[in-house]
Amino acid sequence: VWKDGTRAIDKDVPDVTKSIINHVNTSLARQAYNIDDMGAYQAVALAARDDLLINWNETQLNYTRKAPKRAYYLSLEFLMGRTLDNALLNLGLKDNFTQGVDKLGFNIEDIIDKERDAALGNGGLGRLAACYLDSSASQELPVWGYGLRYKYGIFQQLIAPDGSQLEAPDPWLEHSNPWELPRVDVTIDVRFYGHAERLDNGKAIWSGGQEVLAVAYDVMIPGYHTKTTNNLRLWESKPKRGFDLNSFNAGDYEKAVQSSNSAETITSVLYPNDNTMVGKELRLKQQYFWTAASLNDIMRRFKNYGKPITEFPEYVAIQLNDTHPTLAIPELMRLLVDEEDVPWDKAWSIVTSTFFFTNHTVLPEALEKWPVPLMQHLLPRHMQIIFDLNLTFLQAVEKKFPGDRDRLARMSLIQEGYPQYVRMANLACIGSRRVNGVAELHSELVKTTIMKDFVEFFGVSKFSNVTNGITPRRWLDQCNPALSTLITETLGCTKNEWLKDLYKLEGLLKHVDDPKFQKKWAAIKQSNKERLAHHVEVTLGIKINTKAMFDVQIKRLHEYKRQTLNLLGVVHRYLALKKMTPEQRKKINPRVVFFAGKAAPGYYIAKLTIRLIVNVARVINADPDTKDYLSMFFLPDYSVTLAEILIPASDLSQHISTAGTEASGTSNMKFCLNGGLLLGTVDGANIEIAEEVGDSNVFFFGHLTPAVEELRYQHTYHPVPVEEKCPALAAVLDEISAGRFGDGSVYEPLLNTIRQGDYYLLTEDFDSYIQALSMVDAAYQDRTEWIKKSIRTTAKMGKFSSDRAILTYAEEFWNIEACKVP
Ligand code: 26V
Repeated sequence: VWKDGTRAIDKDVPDVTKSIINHVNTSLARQAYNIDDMGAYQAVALAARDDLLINWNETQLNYTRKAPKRAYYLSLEFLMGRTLDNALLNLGLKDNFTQGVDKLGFNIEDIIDKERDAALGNGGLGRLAACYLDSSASQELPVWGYGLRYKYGIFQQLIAPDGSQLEAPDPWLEHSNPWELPRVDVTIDVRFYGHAERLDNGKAIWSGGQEVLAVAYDVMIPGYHTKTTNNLRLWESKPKRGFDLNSFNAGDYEKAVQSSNSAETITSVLYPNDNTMVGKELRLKQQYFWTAASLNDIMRRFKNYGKPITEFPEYVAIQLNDTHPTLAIPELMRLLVDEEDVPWDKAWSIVTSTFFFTNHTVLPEALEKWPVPLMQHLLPRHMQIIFDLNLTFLQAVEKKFPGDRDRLARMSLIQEGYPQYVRMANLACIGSRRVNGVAELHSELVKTTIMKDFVEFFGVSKFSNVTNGITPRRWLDQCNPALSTLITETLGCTKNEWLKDLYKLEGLLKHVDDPKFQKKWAAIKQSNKERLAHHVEVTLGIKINTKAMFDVQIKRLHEYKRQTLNLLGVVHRYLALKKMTPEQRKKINPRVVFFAGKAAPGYYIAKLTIRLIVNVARVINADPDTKDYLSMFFLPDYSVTLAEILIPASDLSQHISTAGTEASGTSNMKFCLNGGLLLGTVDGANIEIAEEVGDSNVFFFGHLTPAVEELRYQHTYHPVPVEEKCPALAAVLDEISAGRFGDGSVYEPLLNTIRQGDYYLLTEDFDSYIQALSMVDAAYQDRTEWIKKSIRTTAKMGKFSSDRAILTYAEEFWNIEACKVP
């Protein structure tokens, strides 16, 4: 029985130690007396895995027996982070494992620290998928994830002596992965290239080309305090035949293994781009390999239900995480029409009842489009299907809006030109039952910009919003255990209750004015700051003043996220401090500014931004006049695990994208859940956070979305020099150009993005940003009031649990229900 009265796995402390020792001796073939932390981690992970496996088996058996409608979350990215701690907490076994490990002479936190992150994602989109898996299992929903088992996750980031980003591979599977189960018996053939021969009534035969094998690896996804343990199935590519025997026998060994190498290449590496489209053939191969394997697998499972094929949508819902899995739409058409003999129109009605599409960005450079010649070559049958769908679709558009040629051109699945392109968002939209954005503002923008014509055609009810969420298990209970304990004591309910109904946090509001509670709250923030400082000291050898305000901006480097605005704000502050007398400075609250985040390897301006951050930091941190009042750090190699240390330690976090560009953001929710205050623009989920916590508890600045278009127009056609528009900013830019932070000419391309064009409108928002920073300073002076704001913020974060989000998907889109393990 769980401590709070619900069910548990039966495993007391002696059971734990026995199981660990058993794994040391058998699975690892080692002796318990000479095992190191790494060996201990492996044995502990295997011991925990045994419990997951029992639950996993029972859950899957129950699904097979009850044959409920299931949902599948197709995502090219799952940014899982570490598993051990999360598994122990969800199983309710953390205490017993802590004691068991202690009895064996180890420390559980050191062991947890040995695990490498599973970093199969770039940023928000991939971490969202991971949070949604946690919530699906916790809510006992029959949901599986489908993705790729990349051999190399997101690259490891290093900082070169000159401050620029270097990339190293992330061989995360080097030391075998206890959390995956290879399913050598679950394999699927996937075809590429070849030719498609049309038959009667819309059918075709696709043959020839290259055949590759997809092998399943299953990852167990435990729910919080429930037996339900769902599955994440990741595909690995393998050659279908070992090597070409003819070439081998002729002595040409290189040629003999060529095609087998090309098969293995498909799942070798995660593409490290975020919010920019790159049209590489290998990426398209990944997308098809994964969607084809997943759909075949889903179809096979559906057939085991023994239902007629027309009932497919009554048993299967498929969520497309952005346009990356859009090929699933023509692939399901192909399966139904070519292989299941379903008439074309019936097949299309099955397809359009099965899929649901989430859009995660309205940035034009991120919208996927693939050259028709490339797709024709790689997937000849799918290209036929897309052209056929397009014809019928455009006929319907013509019927509804006769003679509107521009509209047809905009809505076509094909963008005309040399070459033509397939527009994946258009295909995803017409092939799905519902389309949603990820925060209120973003979903409105989807309807009024990229999907405007489609709203007019299909009607607005097809388009809606599901505001993103985060799992409070990982992002509070696991990363901030002291706060979690304080909350449990204060709310007077069990941890299980509020972690599964996050609105219960509102109960904290009663205690906002209680000085004792405030004191405990503040002490926890302080010790989290010390934990971070310790981490930085150990990893970078730098000492940090933990009495300072910790001001954090951690996210992928991108111009639209405006790390540059933050950086220029720091320089502005530095210049102001330099002008003060020592007496004046003493009145200033010290501030430490943290940056972390990766730049796409090919994104020149983003990489230059990192270089400037690092070099400004060097100068500022070494300046004896100011270093007690202002310092700045760029923490390399941002990851889920680093976020788990940074987020609980922040007093203030920055989410300062140009209005209308950040679809939602999810780290904003994580900081606020941990009692950090938010400094941001009126963008994405910031808006809904402010609605919940109240305007007096957030710091907003900058122009609003409706102004952005007009301002950009002015910047393009009636440009005003920075010196006139924003003298304070011009002064900062000039200092950088003049070489105050190292050779200024290096940074000219970055500074010129602001001086010329200023697409992301830094000159327009700089003054109000600086003003907002002063308001933050003023607010921090009254520490008690700040702590109250912090408590109120956490208290009002109920809405942002990913449980709320996933239940919305389940009820409003998928029409699936909880399926309890008896
Ligand atoms: C797009 C592309 C284009 C092709 C090449 C590789 C690649 C990789 C990722 C993407 C997706 C970009 C969209 C994205 O990541 N959006 C983020 O989604 C988060 C979860 O909804 C949201 O919180 C962020 O605001 C949004 O930027």
